[in-house]
Amino acid sequence: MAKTQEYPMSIEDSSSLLAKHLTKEIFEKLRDKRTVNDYTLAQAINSGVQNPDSGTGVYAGDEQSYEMFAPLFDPIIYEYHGHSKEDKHQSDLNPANLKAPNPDKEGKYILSTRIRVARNIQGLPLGPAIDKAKRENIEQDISNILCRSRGELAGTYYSLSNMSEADRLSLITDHFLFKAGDRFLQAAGLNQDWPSGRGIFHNTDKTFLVWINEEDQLRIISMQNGGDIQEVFTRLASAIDMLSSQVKFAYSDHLGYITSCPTNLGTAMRASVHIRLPNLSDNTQELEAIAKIYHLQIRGIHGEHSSSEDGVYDISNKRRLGITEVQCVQDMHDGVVALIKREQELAR
Ligand code: ADP
Ligand code: CIR
Repeated sequence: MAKTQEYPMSIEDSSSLLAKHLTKEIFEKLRDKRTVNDYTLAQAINSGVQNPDSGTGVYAGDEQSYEMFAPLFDPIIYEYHGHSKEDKHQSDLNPANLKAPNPDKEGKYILSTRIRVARNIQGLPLGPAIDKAKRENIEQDISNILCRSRGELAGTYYSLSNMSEADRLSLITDHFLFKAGDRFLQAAGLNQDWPSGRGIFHNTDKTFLVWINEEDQLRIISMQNGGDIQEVFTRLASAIDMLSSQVKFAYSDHLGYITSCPTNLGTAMRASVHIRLPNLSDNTQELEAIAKIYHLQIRGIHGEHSSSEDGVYDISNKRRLGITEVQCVQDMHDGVVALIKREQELAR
């Protein structure tokens, strides 16, 4: 694992938030600290040190990392989410408060909609600092709970350890399953003992899915074809309700749901559409300008750090902390409405 004893000079060429905020003074102040789970600054920054193309570059090993390494994490959290030390987080998962009619009723632009939240279990180390036995216990406990779900949420758990290579690859190609060997997660220590303890639960229609022990202990996902954002959110809210009644998730008034990557703190929610925007893809400056106004993030269609194909983008909310879940989805919805309007103008 990471052995950074000296200030990592190599980050000076990187444009990550780590490179921007890890001053030599902060490095000296934090370098010898260890959390209750023995997590160090060297581990927290290793992903950004090994991957200079990181956007952020830091990971927490436990809830205490956010306090112990606050001189580094706080400015990163502030720059990403606009959330300062005194600010409190608030949750609202009530679908009745969301105003998100389908922005593309004729089905011309939006291929699919997906909303996910991350969750980690209270009192356990996060993925970068957990051991094999604890990880496998989580897999056992959570998959047992999921296999008892009923109605639309009923489904089956598939452990990565028993899955055929053909099934694994087809789930990835169809956007249902996480990839193996992500170099950002690898350097963060999140791929240790791979594939043990990892897997996916999904219902028959693959509209409700849960990833176990990827970047976070749970990624709870609702998705379907088309642009019915309201329906996707409603299903997600009921799945979160079902799980939260049986598992205590790590949460703080200031940081909301605790996640291994600080960009996911708060709601831990990413609401996205896969959307075809051929004209805006020829005007990427304009695409980026609209994304900025509506707090959107633009990704390629095979997940983070992938590129766009045939003018199809993954468009999602960027802010997750200090705003509610309803507001996250509202950001995405309102931004998508604006993108479709501009795409139509350019097509004329
Ligand atoms: P995360 O959602 O956890 O931030 P990724 O960006 O890696 O992680 O996306 C995970 C998978 O979900 C990828 O296969 C990606 O293509 C897929 N995905 C994301 N948004 C959508 C969407 N709106 N429709 C279909 N698949 C999606
Ligand atoms: C990075 O720093 O690029 C990766 N560790 C992923 C960070 C989270 N995602 C994001 O900000 N888009």
